[in-house]
Amino acid sequence: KARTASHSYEKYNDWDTIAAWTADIAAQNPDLVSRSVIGETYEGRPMYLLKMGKSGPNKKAIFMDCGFHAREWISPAFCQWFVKEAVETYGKDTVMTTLLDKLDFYVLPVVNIDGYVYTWTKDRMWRKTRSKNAGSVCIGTDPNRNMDAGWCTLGASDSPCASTYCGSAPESEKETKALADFIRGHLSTIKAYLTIHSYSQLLLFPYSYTYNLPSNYEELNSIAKAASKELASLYNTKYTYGPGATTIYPAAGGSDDWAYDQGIKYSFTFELRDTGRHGFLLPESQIKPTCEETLLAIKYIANYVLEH
Ligand code: ING
Ligand code: ZN
Repeated sequence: KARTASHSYEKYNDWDTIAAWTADIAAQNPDLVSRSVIGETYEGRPMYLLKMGKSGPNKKAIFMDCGFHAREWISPAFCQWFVKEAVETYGKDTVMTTLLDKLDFYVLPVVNIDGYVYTWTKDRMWRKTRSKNAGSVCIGTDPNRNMDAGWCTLGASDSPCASTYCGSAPESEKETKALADFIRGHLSTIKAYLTIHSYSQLLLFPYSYTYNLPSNYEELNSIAKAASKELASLYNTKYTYGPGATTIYPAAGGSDDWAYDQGIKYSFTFELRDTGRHGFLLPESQIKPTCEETLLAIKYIANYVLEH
């Protein structure tokens, strides 16, 4: 039986609570969940990755990360929710059962752990990592400008004091390097890349670093349309979808563009609730509805990947 009882999925959890939870959920569901460490953060925290799925030969995989940006608290809450739903509905929900029987999900609950800790202790609106910048008093790099995808050419800053600082080089941050190394090491199995941000209610796909359209634009657009429809079916939450550059803003160095250019042809960035009333300070009362509706979209995309 799935044991997830003592964890609060409808509250925002601090890093220590999330870290302990990754150990518990793996220990309590050994046939479905395993935990590994893909690297450590600038401040030395282990980056835990959960692998979910029934073991089987030649399985395709879906990679999903949360918490690229420190202040987007609904994002790690969604990764926790997803793992809970997987273990609690496996063997009950036919779609989830098939997904876990036939696919593996890699879930990285918090990418930018140091930044996340900082939002709990010092500055709720912090976005970047917490690394030192040579020759500057300003701290941190924007991890979603730090990937090797048109790096620092557009919609990013080369000033360490900017909130969209691209870093001293692509993958200069230990966190983005660990993420990229893991994905590069699993390119033969990873068929989809999903990264969860907030806010704006958008479902974005490549490209953000150029106005050029991806080769499977029509397919990505139709997946995004159908996934948005699924999401809206629960509470009528409206999502806008399209290529990042024209749907939100041009921005180079993002992880979805990077994953796409690695050959992962199903690559999406979610921007969860809301549209700005609460913004990053989404009330805890909205965790459950936000996660429930988002799960429908994720399951749609996963099922599409399974069938293609
Ligand atoms: N939005 C994303 C950001 O990093 C984005 C939008 C997506 C940019 C994909 C580049 C690539 O700015 C938030 N809210 O972080
Ligand atoms: Zn973000």
